[in-house]
Amino acid sequence: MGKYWNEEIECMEPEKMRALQSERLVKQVRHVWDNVPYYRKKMEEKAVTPDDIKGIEDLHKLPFLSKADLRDAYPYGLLAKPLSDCVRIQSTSGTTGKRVVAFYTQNDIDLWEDCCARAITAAGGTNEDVCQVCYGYGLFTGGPGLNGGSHKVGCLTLPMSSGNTERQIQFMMDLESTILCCTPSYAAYIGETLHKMGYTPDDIKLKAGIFGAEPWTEEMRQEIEKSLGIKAYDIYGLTETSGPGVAFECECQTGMHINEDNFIAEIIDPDTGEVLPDGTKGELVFTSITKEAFPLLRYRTRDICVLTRGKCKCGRTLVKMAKPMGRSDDMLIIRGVNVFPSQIESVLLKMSNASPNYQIIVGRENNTDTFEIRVELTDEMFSDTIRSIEELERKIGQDMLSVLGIKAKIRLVEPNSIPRSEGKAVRVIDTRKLV
Ligand code: DLL
Repeated sequence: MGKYWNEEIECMEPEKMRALQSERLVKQVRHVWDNVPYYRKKMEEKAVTPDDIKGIEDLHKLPFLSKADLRDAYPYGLLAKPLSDCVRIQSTSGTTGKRVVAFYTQNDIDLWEDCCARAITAAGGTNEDVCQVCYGYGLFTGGPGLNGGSHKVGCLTLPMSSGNTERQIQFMMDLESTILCCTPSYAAYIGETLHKMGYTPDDIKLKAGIFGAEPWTEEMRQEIEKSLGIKAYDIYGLTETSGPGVAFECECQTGMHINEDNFIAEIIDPDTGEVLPDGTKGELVFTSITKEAFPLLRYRTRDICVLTRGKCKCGRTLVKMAKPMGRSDDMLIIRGVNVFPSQIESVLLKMSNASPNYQIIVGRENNTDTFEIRVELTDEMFSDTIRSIEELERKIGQDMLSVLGIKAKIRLVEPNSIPRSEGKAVRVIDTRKLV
């Protein structure tokens, strides 16, 4: 097995790739028009029909889709295949509120796992490897996606999921894992725990890591590479487009190659929607040209990014995306989980005795995100007994956990102690240096 999973596609001449994308796009638009009344209506509103889309040069004529559309159409409104043809759903890492549910046919799963197989192969993976997957399994796409890719490559796959770090390290040693797949913050934590347990990278057999699902810096890469004695590769994806594997890094570590045979990438101005030229910073938009069950056209990711073309030193011709440089909405990714401030607000608004004045403090200690929610007490609560204040703190903590899917430290603060702002409230203080 070589260093490409699919050399023909990964190293395809750009003109040939454009032709392939055009052909697939035309078919996909017809499929969506015929099977998704929600999107057909959006096209009609823009006075576009499938006959107007003759190739990739017409892509800009299509309407955008956004998370708001996914919410409006929840759960089945964007489904393009009968449910009887679907074999799986996956969902975003956040929980209630902004839940995204994506559907897959068996063919969709095969293509998705193929994308992950490309990522594992680019990281040096072969059927000789032992691949330890510590992304979450279940609704989150990380575990199932990399697990499937690892099977395809023929690695011995360890479906560990996250947590129980000492056990992870024990397995890593006993089974001589060579590839680690998890979020970069968990990788850093595993590295730290390894050293705390008295081991060094010489005691393990890891050679590569495939890390994504959240922003991470070059400094963090170096730190992880050193603490685990590996080469660390970035991987990008989102539930809406299938999951991890939309883009993956090669040994050059200079951006992630987008699997263009499955996804057409565009960069737009987030305010005007205008398509921007390659090399310009803007919002990343994807069109799925091979997905059958949940084929989103011109989906606005909200990730701010830059695309660059040109043959990479690794030989791949697939367009490269830079590490995402932020978001054009207010979504935070805390310990790999997508969190929207509006979810926090909705929990507080449902409580009669807490005020909706809050502030989210996010930081990073020992490579793990810290997450605190400060909530102002109302005047009545402030004069209440310590016991009832503690009870309130506990209740807010529980409700936040069930809505957000991760634990936050709740700190109740005095009435009027959170600074008021004359413009937009400063709800989030994020001291992590992620870009
Ligand atoms: O995070 C899918 C995934 C799993 C990707 C495992 C990579 C590895 P969602 O939960 O839907 O899906 O979150 C998608 O996470 O829009 C980005 O903002 C962010 N994100 C994903 N990968 C990266 C990355 C998965 N490598 C959202 N760098 C996306 C920075 C990332 N941000």
